[in-house]
Amino acid sequence: MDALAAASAGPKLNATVKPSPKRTRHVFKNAIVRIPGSNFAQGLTTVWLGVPRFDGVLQQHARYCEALRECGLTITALDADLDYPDSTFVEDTAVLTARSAILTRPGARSREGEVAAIHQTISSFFPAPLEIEAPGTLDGGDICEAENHFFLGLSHRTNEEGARQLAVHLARHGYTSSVIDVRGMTSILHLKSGIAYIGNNTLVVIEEMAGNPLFQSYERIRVAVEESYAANCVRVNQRVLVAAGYPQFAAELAARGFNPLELEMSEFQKMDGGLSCLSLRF
Ligand code: CIR
Repeated sequence: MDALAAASAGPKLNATVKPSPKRTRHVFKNAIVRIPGSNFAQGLTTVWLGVPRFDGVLQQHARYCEALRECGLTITALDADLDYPDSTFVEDTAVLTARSAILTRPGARSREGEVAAIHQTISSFFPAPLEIEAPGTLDGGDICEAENHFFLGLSHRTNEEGARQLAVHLARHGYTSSVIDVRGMTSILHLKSGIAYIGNNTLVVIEEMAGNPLFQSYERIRVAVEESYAANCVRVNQRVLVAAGYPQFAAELAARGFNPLELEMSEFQKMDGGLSCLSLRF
């Protein structure tokens, strides 16, 4: 029996729980971000795109924050934390839903302490957040919220126990979930490097995942292989934040009635980061 099947407590993954009324989860008022530290380039990466230029990192981050403000969000910007070079990727430290907050337990050892460092800030908005506990590991980048359903990525960061604990927490709040194993996909670090839910029942998907039967009931926008990085986009109120430099994808979004807002992401891409990783939105 595998670890997921062996899970004893709480609802099984993929269990159907009576869904709560549909709601629109891309309506946000707030975002938490963390200013990149001067040792940003010492973070983890699996890509070979060169060393990020720190002035470019700061510039792109500032523009990202400005874009969130243009979308109507109030930003809580945390100071740079030199103890954790990857800590500007705040998305990995928590899963925020309309009904709860769950602190994660990042799968990379060098990032474990990031949760304690952001705990107080999250608690100021969500008193008594839930937690993923050992031996579970989970990165927020593996969690894709699509209205009342969550896709939970099993990756080299998020393990079966982490996904199981999160599914239980979500089910208690009336959300359903299903697991997608991305461990065999070498082109993506996290599930959300390959898919994004952008509202209107629409999923953005990389070619490698487009045929997944779990996505059948969604409108799908397939991202061409040469534009795969653009799949990590974020619906924020009336806009969809997209990485600049992926014209086919931006045009496809516009053709379908979405309103793309292009942002330069080259320096974050060098460290495996995308648009969603840079903020926690709620
Ligand atoms: C890491 O490897 O953990 C960071 N360099 C990048 C994290 C990107 N986070 C995300 O996609 N949610």
